[in-house]
Amino acid sequence: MANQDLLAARFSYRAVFISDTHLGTRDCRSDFLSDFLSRITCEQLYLVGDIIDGWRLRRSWYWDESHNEVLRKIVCHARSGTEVTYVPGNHDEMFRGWLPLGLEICGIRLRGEAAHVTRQGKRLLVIHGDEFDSVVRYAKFLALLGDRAYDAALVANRWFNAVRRRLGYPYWSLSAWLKYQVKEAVKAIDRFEAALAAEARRRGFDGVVCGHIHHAEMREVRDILYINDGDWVESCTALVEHHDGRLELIDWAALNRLSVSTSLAVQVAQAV
Ligand SMILES: [Mn+2]
Repeated sequence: MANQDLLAARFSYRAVFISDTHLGTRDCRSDFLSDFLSRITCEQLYLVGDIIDGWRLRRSWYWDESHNEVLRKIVCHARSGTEVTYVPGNHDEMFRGWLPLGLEICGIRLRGEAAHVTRQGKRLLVIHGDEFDSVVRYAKFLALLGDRAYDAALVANRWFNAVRRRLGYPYWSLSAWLKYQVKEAVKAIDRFEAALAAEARRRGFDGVVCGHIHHAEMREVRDILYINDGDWVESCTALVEHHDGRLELIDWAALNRLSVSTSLAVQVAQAV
């Protein structure tokens, strides 16, 4: 595809999975999400939980036009023939009470879980994943501490201990504690992945698609395909199934940074 076409390109997939959009919070990247939804077409769209954040809506309402726009685009997909399945998560558990009714709202089917069969015949269990929290004990934000945050922690640690010394307390290593927490969080992610894969195996699926921990990933856990479609809060990721059955995790923000920079490069190249 020519670079200048990337920005306006439309993408056609067999299936698209997104989760953890947390509409109703300021953190939702509704700008990227809205752009994504208007530039894709697909036969099946799975909303894998935590789409509308009911927990936060109860405390502080944040809803602007871009959040409406996202919902409108989802309904548009349903109207134009896409099979849309909404599997509620823990932040939109208010919908879980409606599940026994087998509801369909504006063409969007509400289901407790779904089974997706890929073009190549792989059977995937589609669930949000919070059901496995009890076995996981998750400290997500610490897993996401990057190098810079770690450096900042080291500086904070110096000051922290200078104050402790003046107050007569013994040295306590914040950075060692953080390192320990990160290690624990990484272990928790491993346990989450193993628990989800085990559930898929137990129920005779070839793989599982989930969300919940805001950590996009696609890997084999022994013989089971574990896929997490990530989120639209910290990153902007989706799982797509191409028409030939190939599964791919895409990072919409990175893709767009790339297309913006390449199209700028093309414009500059054409100008000189
Ligand atoms: Mn969740």
